[in-house]
Amino acid sequence: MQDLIKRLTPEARITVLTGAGVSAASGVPTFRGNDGLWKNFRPEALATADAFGRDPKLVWEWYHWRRFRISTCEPNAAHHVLAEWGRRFPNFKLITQNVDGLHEKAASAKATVGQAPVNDVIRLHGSIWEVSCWGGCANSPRRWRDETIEFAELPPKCPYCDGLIRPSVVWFGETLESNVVDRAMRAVHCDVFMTIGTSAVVYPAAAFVEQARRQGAFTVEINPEATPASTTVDLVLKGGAETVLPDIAACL
Ligand code: BV8
Ligand code: ZN
Repeated sequence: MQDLIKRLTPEARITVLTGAGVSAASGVPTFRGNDGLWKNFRPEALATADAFGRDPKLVWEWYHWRRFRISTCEPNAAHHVLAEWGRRFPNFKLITQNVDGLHEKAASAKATVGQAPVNDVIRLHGSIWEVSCWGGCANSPRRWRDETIEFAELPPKCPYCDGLIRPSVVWFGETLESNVVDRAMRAVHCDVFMTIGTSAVVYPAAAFVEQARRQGAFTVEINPEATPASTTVDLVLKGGAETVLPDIAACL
C-alpha cells in the first residue's frame, strides 16, 4: 500500500476506472456476481438493441426494476472518497462503466451550493436515468433525463412522437460516444491508474488498465476477487472498495 500512497501526491495525474463493484455496498446488484442482476438472463442477452427490438417490454421490465432498485440506494464510502479526491487532486479523473448515477450523487452531495460537481464523471456507458426516443424522432432531443419510478405503461411512450423510448445507455454491440472515448483516452495518460470494482471483461473499458500501464502509469486493482487484470497490474488490493478506499484516504 505504501507504494501507492507515496505516488498520490498533489500534482499526480490520478485516473480511476470503476465498475459495478463500487456500488455493491450501496445495494446495487452487480452484473456478474452471484446475486446476479437478473438471474434468468445474462446482461449480454438483455442489454442489446436486438433484444429491445424483439421484446421492448421485457427489456423495459428489467430497467424498470433496476431503476426502482437504484432509486433506493445511496452512495457509499467508496463513492464519497472518490468524490473527495476529485476535489483534492487537481489532476484527478474518474471514468465509470456504471449507469447508476451514484458517483454524480456523491460529488454533488459535497459540492457547495451553485458549484458544479468537481469531478465531471466520464460516463462510458450512459445513464439509467436518461432516455431517448427509440426511433430518434426529429422533435426529440438526443437524450433527456427521466426519473420516473412507476411508468404508467411499459414500454413507455416517447412524448415527442408516440413511439417508444429506450434507456439512454450503451448496449452491447453499440459504440460508445466518441467524445466520451476521447476523454477516457486522455485520462489513461496518467501517473496512477486504479481499476476498482470491475470484472474487467467488458471492452473497450477493460483495455484501459493495460493501455495506462504501457504508457508508464503505476496500476492498481481494488477487488475482493481476482480478475483478468489482476496479473497485469503493479498492485492488487484485495477487498471491498468501501473499506479499501477509506483505508487509503486515511493514509493521505
Ligand atoms: C463497443 C450498459 C464497438 C447497459 C453495458 C473489443 C473491443 C470493443 C468491443 C468488444 C471487444 N470485444 C468484445 C466486444 C463487444 C462488447 C464486449 O465487451 N463484450 C464482452 C461481454 C466480451 N463490447 C461492446 O459491445 C461495447 N461496444 O465497443 O462498440 C464494437 C461493438 C462490437 C464489436 C466491436 C466493437 C459496449 C459495451 C457496453 C455494454 N453496456 N452496460 C446497462 O448497464 O444496462 S456493460 C455492463 O458491464 C455494465 O455497464 C457494467 O458496468 C459493465 C462491466 O461490468 P462490471 O462493472 O465489471 O460489473 P460486474 O458485475 O461484471 O463485476 C463486478 C466486479 O465487482 C466483480 O469483479 C466483483 O468481484 C467486484 N466486486 C463485488 N463487490 C465489490 C467488488 N469490488 C469492489 N468492492 C466491492 N464491494
Ligand atoms: Zn420520439
